[in-house]
Amino acid sequence: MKFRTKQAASMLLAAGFGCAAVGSAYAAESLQDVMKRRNLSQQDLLAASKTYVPTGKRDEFVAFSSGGQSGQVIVYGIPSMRILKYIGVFTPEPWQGYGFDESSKAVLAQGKIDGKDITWGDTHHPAMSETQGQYDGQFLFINDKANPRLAVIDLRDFETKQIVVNPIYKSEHGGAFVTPNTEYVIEAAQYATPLENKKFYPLEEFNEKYRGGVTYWKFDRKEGRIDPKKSFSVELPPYSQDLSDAGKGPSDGWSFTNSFCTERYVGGIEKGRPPYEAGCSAKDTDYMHVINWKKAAELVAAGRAKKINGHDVLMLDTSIKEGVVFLVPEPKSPHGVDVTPDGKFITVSGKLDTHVSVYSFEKIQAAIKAGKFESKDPYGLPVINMKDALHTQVQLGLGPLHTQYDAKPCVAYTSLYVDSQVAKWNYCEGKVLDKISVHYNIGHLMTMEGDSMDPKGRYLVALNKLSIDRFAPVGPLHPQNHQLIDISDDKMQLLYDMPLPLGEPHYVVAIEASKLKPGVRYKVGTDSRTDKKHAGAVRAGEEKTVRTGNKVEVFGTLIRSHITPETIEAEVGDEIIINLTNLERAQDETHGFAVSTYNVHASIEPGKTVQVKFKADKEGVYPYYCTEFCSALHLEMQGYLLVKPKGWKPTKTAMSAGTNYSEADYKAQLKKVVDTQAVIDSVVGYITGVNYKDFPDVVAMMDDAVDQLGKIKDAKAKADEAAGKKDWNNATLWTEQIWQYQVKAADLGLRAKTYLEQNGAKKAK
Ligand code: CUK
Ligand code: CUA
Repeated sequence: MKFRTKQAASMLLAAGFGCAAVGSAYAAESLQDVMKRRNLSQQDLLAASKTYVPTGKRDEFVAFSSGGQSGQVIVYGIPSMRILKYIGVFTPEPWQGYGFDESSKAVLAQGKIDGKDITWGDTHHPAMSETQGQYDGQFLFINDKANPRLAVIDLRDFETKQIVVNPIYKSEHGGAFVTPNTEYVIEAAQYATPLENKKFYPLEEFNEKYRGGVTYWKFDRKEGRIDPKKSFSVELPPYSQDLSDAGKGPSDGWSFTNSFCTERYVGGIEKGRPPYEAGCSAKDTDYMHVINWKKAAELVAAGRAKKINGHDVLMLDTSIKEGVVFLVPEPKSPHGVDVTPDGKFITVSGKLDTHVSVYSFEKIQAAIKAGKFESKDPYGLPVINMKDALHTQVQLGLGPLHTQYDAKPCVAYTSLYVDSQVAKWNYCEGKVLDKISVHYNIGHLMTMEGDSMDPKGRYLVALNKLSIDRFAPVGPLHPQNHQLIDISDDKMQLLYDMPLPLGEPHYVVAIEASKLKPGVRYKVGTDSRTDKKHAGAVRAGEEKTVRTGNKVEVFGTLIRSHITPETIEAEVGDEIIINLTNLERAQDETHGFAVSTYNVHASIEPGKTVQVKFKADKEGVYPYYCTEFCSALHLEMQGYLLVKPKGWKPTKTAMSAGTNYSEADYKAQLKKVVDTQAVIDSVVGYITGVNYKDFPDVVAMMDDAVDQLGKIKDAKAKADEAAGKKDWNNATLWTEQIWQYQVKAADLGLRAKTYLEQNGAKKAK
């Protein structure tokens, strides 16, 4: 037939000319040519070959970075430094529907403080769940410094499941840090405030009424949630408790928390007093808090805690009497506190000291056992003499902050903020091994699983606060710079600069990619935020719209390329509740759902059910549609919300039936295709039997019909392939797709036939 030839010819033309154009425009460049053209050195090439991950291959490690003031988590691969995902945590993430569908709104609502919505966070420290001191890849925790909160992310689907609000603090910084079996997630207060935190006390009563503390959030691994009822805090003096770390191995059962401003200075430059930064760094030493959390937990279980805001707090007098908290002086305004992988030492960096101090847990314990204390602090806590606790001190450089560990024994890396360097050193022997410059002003640094009992070495990421001249300028606010450094050799080698354009990521943890086992689909009908069956879930064919009073509740489904229902009818003032289940089982077939001007959006991954809710407060016609380009007919994945004036008579609503996925359904679908083909054949027989070529309108309709039928070959191949694998879902879907094309072709054919009959077609010669 004429149109077949025309179609084939245009395809050939497209293919032929396409190839010729590409072939002649570019001559192949050699590696040398590229190096010359781009001014690359051998060293650059080596670095590139260490980070380049070719298409189809994957990264060895997956990093989870705090998003800083943007309040979420950024996931990227190492060594490629390619961003893989943003996880909405304390901040709404529209593309994920986070904060726009009911279940995720409920998670964010857990983070309300005194009934107030707080839709941003200052995320600082992500922590991976651990089993026996090793990363297990199951959960991620992260804190919000500004509003004292902690979030739980399940790594089966990389979604935030829970936010808990600290009941006694107004800020918190030293979290999240987990104990070796994730019994507790540690969170330390930062700026001291009254613990009965709804009460006012003047700054003049700072010493008496203001307090710090450390909270131990109990993690219920089976539920995958923090259990606030079994969580507790240890009251501490109003020193600014800072970073923390849990003991491990021999030091398991203990935790360590830095502090600064043990001067308890409260500023007041407005009243003529010297400013905070002068008063808070006057002394040569601050205190490391050494806390026996196992004992504290026992005392709390025995009813020795005081309830403050309904939360168990072990008060200072009990801690002193029972030997729960001890202090050790640490040099000037310390920042990081990091327990070594073997659990024997604790390294502390003094921001205003050039040394890193290595404390021996064994020595600390010996002093405690012997009752050997140099003094008591103003609150009566025993203070161990620094010399009695120190293993060694190593001079590293200016502004040491954080330390991470290597797979090689005794090797540590410490960030030097002021020097803009990373120092590699040996904590057993106390000597510097190597230094490398970074760009610029490094905060945290991170080695692969470098805060676990089993660091993996290989790479280090420097989290630089400033990038200054490293990237194309984008205005006064520059991106952060995460620099990848190869640490497999004796000398550190800088490999790659990654701009991070969101907030100020403080800390990152990286896990071996093979340890992560996320799912690709939910069990059909799952509420992903509760991990339970969603009350609004329906199966194919069960879709319905229920009106009760002035509430319209939709139980719908999504599948390529169709939203069921296609229309939602309501009256002005109705409450609209739309439940949608993604019936797809295919990997990566997510549908989105948006309704014009009602500020709702959902991301509905295969198997997920979501609910969006709003009041139809304005009469009108509101299109809704799928926001993910999910198939060739994605744009057709649409419908209308019809908001009618009150009293308007409803018209008949036609609902599409859903599909089903069994082998029987597949066979039925096949039969439908065969039957439809018979109809098409008979129609084509009629048309080709008459002088249809004399009717241009009919020729156009036939061209369109053949276009539709031309798509069947591909769909049939996919249907056959799926059926061969007993993948009845896809076999049925692709056969359905064949039928969709057939129906469109048959429709055109029948219209052509009618046209010919009504316009006096004659038998063909
Ligand atoms: S902190 Cu930012 S550089 Cu919040 Cu861990 Cu040290
Ligand atoms: Cu579903 Cu687009």
